[in-house]
Amino acid sequence: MKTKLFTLFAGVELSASCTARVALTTNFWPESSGPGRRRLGKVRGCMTKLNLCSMAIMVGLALPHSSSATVYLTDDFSTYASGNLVGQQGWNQVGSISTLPIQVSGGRVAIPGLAGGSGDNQDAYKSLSTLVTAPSIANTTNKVFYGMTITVTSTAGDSYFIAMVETNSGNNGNGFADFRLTASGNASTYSFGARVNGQTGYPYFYGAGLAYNTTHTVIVEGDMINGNSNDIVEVYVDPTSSDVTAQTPYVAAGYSSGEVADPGTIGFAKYSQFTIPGNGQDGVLIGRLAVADNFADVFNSLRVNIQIASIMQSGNDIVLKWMTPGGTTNQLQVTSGAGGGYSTNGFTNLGPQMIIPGTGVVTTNYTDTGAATNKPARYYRVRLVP
Ligand SMILES: [Ca+2]
Repeated sequence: MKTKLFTLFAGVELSASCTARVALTTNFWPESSGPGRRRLGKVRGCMTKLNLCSMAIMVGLALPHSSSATVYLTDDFSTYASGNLVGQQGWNQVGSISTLPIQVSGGRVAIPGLAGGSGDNQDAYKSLSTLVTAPSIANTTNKVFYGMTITVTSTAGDSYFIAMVETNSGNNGNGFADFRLTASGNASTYSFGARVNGQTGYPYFYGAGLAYNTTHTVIVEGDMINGNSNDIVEVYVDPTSSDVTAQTPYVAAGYSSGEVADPGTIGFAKYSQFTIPGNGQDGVLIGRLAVADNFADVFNSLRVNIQIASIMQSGNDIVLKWMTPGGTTNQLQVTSGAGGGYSTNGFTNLGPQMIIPGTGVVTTNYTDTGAATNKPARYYRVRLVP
């Protein structure tokens, strides 16, 4: 699979006659196949000083095709209507329990924290685009990755809130729940935990303590290994790139003994609400969800896209502001060109690589000194490194 490259393009046209207009357009396209879908961004008035008059800004996200990768599910819950999750975009109710229906609120799936003994409430499932089967050939491994942007607001025991579900019960999301993810902690910190399935031979493994009410990117890797009682589940928290080999697992749950059966064919993603006396449910907010057969596709599906916030003249300078994922490295690049066009081969680095601090969406900026005198046009793009 090819390395994925994210880029953002911004162009400034510097001409003698002001058209008093700034257009912002976002394009996402596979790098090798030209522009794909587009959407119009915002329109601003332009500056008249120094003949900086017409600005055409394009924002691009380059996504090369992956020849062998399969994405099973992607969800951005900011595109959902607030209210019941079930009934929207392929989400269905598991079984007959409909109490406390799972909500979409503020663009996120909201599972409320409940104390132990609060009852059993609605679960929801969505079909994967392709079934994920356990390997039948010796010494082979089939992998499933699922990830989410998640904020943990409270914890109460070790019931899982999300899992991949098998087809053993049919096409109803009510089968065995595998590669379970939970959170457990105390008043000050919590830890994510994962297990292969619900059998006693596959207990939860927990990672280090994290702060509540902070958004993380979490990716769970399920390794379905030929043979019994030998599967592995790993958890990655805030991975730094799409290269799984460059990441250190937050949890690596390997099992070398046991008497239990391994996961079978997986067909669904499932949100679970469940309490019993002594074991409540965690409060979580999930903004995006992705399932694939590889780490990179999940990682990239969870990323916040780079977006231009503004491009302004300041004296002889051009000041660019853009929104970008925290915890990444950005490289601004620039090329000159005629008004209305540029060569993608002509870009050179502008300034040093910028290490973007924090998590979530971060607004950053760069001042291109003296750039407003570069007529007739100047084009920028931001590259996510690597
Ligand atoms: Ca196995």
